[in-house]
Amino acid sequence: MKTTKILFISVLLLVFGVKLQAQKTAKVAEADIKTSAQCGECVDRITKGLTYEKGILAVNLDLKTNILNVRYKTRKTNKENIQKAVVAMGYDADDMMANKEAHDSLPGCCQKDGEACGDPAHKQDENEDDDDEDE
Ligand SMILES: [Cu+2]
Repeated sequence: MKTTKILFISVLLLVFGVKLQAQKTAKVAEADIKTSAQCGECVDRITKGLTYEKGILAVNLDLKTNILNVRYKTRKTNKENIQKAVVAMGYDADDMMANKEAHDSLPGCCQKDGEACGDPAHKQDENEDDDDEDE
């Protein structure tokens, strides 16, 4: 009787354990990170850069809000790692400041206080009517 009970409990634990492990492997999380992206080129740079990072499933950077939305595998990476990757590319990530060297080697218009980009996706172009006047 005792052995049956022990066997039953072991099977139960085994099934439970396998289930837990399966849940762990499938764990995907999402994070929003505020960046200092300036234009479409920045979006390309950050998006491409992050696709080479471990565990990243999807990247979406909205230029209007500068919010980078990332989906990632929690077993492979975490939000802090992703922030560090963004910082290493020369951009701010939430309260982490951009790596200075990386930031300074970005094209002028991609730098935080740089001149306006020629890119039509630049965030400053709210009034599209004025665009032709620019020289
Ligand atoms: Cu840029």
